Parts: sequence; structure tokens; C-alpha cells
Amino acid sequence: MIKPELPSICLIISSKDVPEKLNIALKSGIKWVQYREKELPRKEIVKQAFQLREITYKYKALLIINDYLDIAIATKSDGVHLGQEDLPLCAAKKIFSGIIGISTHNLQEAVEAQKGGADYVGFGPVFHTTTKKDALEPRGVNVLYWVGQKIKIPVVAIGGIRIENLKEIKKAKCKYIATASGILNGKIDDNLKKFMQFFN
Ligand code: TZP
Ligand code: MG
Repeated sequence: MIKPELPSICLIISSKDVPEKLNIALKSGIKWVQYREKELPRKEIVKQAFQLREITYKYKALLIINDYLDIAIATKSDGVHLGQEDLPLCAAKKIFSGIIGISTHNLQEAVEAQKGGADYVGFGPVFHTTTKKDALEPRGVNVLYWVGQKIKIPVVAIGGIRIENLKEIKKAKCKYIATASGILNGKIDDNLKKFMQFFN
């Protein structure tokens, strides 16, 4: 399977952002969406994932499902994002040929994910975040830089990424970011425009 190139900006959404906020983001040009829903019952997540697949197809945006490989497969999503406690990468690779992203918090985890054939690693939290309830201590941009130097697959900076700290992300030579609040809080179209200007 030929895998698509990853866009620079990944928007992380949960059920509360569907459909209003998501529609604004798609209309404003977002091309990579990760559905990360931690509260709803599984049945509801499945239902919403199917809806998201339809909407993202329409806008030619990539759709990645967080946590659930079975839901990613059933909905023909482009990929799955797995944490350190989720289905192991080696097992996911046996049954899925789409994009697989792995959450990492240190260099060792990132090296392992790359060795195991991950398509990208999420690395963070780079800055302080309140979006993820059990987030670890911020890793900072220096560590982000070093991870990027050692890893060949895309390193996606995550955690507290906002317009005000994009300069630091760029200085760390990081070309990919994932954010929820950085785009969804405030005026989504304005926020996204600023994010996109930065990565062009
Ligand atoms: N993993 C590490 S931080 C985070 C996740 C899913 C949340 C990112 O959200 P925000 O609002 O951009 O800090
Ligand atoms: Mg997970």
C-alpha cells in the first residue's frame, strides 16, 4: 500500500468538536484529522468514526483513529494512532497496512517505534497541556530537537502547541505538529491560517 505523505498539521478532535468545529477546520484547509475520544461508549465512537470518514473523504483529509485499530479498519480510515499501552505496534502491523503512528515520550520509545515500522511518532508533551488528563511533565524543545536528529520518520510535536510557541518548534527543526486547543480554542479559521502560514 502506498502511504500518503503526512501534512504538517494534525488536528486532534473529540466528539464535542463534531461536526461544527471540525467543519470550520476542514473548510479552512486542515488535511489531517485525528479522532481521539476518551469518554463516549465504544458504540458511539464507532458511529461517529463512520460519520467522520464521510466528512473527511469529502474534504480529502486524512483520518486517523486514536486507540482503536478495529474501528480504523471498519471505517476504512487512513490510519491509527497507538499509545504505549495500546495494541503493540508489531501486532497492529500484522493486520493493518495503513498509517500507524505511535505516541512516544522519550528517545528510546521513538527509536523502538521506528525500528518496529511506525510511519510517524508523536512526541511529547512538548509543552504543558490540559487537554490530556494524565499528561507527563513537558519534555521541552531541546529534547524534541534531539529526538528529531536521531529519528528518520516524521516526529510530530504534541502537547501545548500554539501559535505563540511555533517559533520554538521551528527552531527545534520539527516539521510536524499535532494540536487540539491550539486550533480549536478561539477563532478556528484565524488560528489555522496562522498555523498554516508558519509551515509554508
Ligand atoms: N498527547 C500528549 S499531549 C496531548 C496528547 C493527546 C494533547 C494535545 O492537546 P493540546 O490541546 O494541543 O495540548
Ligand atoms: Mg491510546
